Amino acid sequence: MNTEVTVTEHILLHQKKSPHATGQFTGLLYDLILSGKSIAFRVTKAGLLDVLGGTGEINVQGENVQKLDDIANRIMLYRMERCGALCAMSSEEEPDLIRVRPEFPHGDYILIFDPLDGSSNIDVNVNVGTIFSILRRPEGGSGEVTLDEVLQPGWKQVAAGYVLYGPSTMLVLSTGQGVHGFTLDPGVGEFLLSHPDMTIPEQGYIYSVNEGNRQNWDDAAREAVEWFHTAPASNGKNYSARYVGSLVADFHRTLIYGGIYMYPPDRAKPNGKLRLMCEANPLAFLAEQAKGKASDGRMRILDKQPDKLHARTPLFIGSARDVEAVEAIYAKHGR
Ligand code: P6P
Repeated sequence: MNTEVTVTEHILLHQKKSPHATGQFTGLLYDLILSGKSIAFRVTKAGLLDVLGGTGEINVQGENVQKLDDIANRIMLYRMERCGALCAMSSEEEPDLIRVRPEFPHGDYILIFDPLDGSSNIDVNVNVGTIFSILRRPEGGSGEVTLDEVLQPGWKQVAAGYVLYGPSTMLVLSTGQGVHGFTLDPGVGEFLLSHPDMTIPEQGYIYSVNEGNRQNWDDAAREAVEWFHTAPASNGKNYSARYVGSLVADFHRTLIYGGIYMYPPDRAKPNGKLRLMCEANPLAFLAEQAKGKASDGRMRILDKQPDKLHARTPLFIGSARDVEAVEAIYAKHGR
């Protein structure tokens, strides 16, 4: 396989029909990729750059802000405000919508991102990642971008993906023409095509959930998780449990090996823990583009209408048959 295919080349040459192989969109991707490389540099050197640990601040999510959360957020905000393709942004680390300031070139796209998902794992050198979702400003929008223009259901995304900072740094991206993985070649400083046409197996053999939350689940969630304790897996054996505790890492494994990642609602988090717009929607877009599924147990994630920037949702995502098994259990418990 020719491994010299860059992201830009792949977008422009292999997805000619993509309506987003435009200069503006390519420029957006270029600065998104540059941000990923810049964050990768700091994440891989974390132990040497005095960027481990927390800042002492609490973010809008009520979570302790890690130093690298703050660094990754600043890199994304600085770089993407100057890319010339955006009119607004929303970051998991920022309470409010960020409108591109007048002194910078504006475009038609809206970027929603989690600058560093899984950052609580950084101090123990576990994979983390940047998750991004790209929307277009609704036709006819002019003047100051309104929140209503941003609060779009996930099926309206024009692209989504993540950068995974692990043993290798990978960009996994879809512009609606399938899912493709690119691995960073540190020698040339480029993401090169390494995983074309990624698809999730129809059924898997791994389930991924934090069973420590069990006592807070309702009956439907408990029964859904217990299904995977005894159901026959795709390999003819029982399902195996894997839980990294870093969504991007758990999703990436699910994308490649199949199976299901679950974050059910619980008494403490009745709408789940994960954010709809900057986590569930982009991963659901990828999952469906890879022939998998993503649900909140009762409805398709991409059909959910966000009521606020940091809306949360339960998430069941991965192999179509495994997600359908969960939905059947929730249906039995009443929609
Ligand atoms: P818990 C990280 O904070 C995160 O948002 C995801 O990356 C991860 O999947 C989840 O939370 C882990 O949550 O409650 O299992 O520690």
